[in-house]
Amino acid sequence: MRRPSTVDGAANFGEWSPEGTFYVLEPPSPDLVVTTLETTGSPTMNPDESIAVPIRVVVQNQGDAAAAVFKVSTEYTGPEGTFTVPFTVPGQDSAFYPYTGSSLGPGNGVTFEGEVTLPDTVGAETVSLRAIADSCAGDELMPDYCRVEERDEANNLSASISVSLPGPVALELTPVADSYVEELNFWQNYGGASTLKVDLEDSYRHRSLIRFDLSSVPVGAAVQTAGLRLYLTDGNYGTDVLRVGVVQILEEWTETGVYWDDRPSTAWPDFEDSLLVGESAGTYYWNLDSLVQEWVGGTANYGIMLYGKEDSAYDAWRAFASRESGNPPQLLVEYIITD
Ligand SMILES: [Ca+2]
Ligand SMILES: [Ca+2]
Ligand SMILES: [Ca+2]
Repeated sequence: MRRPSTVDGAANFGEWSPEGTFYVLEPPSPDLVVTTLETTGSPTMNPDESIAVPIRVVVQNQGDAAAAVFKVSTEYTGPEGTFTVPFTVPGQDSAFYPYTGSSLGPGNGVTFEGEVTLPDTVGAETVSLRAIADSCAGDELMPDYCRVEERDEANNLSASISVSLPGPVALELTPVADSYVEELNFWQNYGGASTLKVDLEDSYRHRSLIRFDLSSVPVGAAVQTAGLRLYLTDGNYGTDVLRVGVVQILEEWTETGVYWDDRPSTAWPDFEDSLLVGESAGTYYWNLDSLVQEWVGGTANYGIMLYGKEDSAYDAWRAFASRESGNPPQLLVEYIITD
């Protein structure tokens, strides 16, 4: 089948019938087609963990009449199905759908450059993305053809592109140094011990020091959660008698060199977190979100010290497993990379 040229000097085009025996006149009509859908940069996570994908969409009018104003929408297909997502183009009124500003003449194209926002639920997934020309997404009571009646309404959905999305990164770090210090044996180092002790008893106080290497977290990463996990091996007096607090250490110390009389200064009494620790074996978590965020942001990381807090029973003590044990301390960090 072939298409004849202009008939009667008018802008009318026709088509040969399949039989080729007679000639059908058709009014001129627009035909919108997405000729380009491409990413213009790497996807990034927003602070709320939604994902921004920068894209460019080019829609061409391949028909033979001007197309009235229309909008473009975007959709993705992920593990949960297919969903329309916001396509935000600077200078547009709607954050969801860019519109053309005027009619689009035959043979002309219009480019939309902006950002698609995908939900956090598809972090770390690979999704397929499509753009739709003359979209009716979000509209009610529109005709089948939406705003522009076209020669071909079936070709308005672009080809899919595949996009791999960033996601939160989770780390489980073990210490690079840990030890405790003891007031009674004020010259003694316990860096090689299998426990980390906390004790409040006067003249017999124990405090523990732990340091993690955070160099595997990129500078500028946004820390979503950070928690210290310790395994309690032993204690005394029951569950509600010893509150163990975590404070930032402000000076250098070494695992095999630290002792009570030479212990580093700390941010005490500015506790990052504290909790009541029972006497039977088990796991305990302290929240270190803000301190780890500071360290990742460049604050010198000298580690943390565990104190018995003063509102606790005066001679209560607790022992936790050190990095020399089979249940080492852990720092659980989840972070994202944002712009
Ligand atoms: Ca079309
Ligand atoms: Ca249409
Ligand atoms: Ca140690």
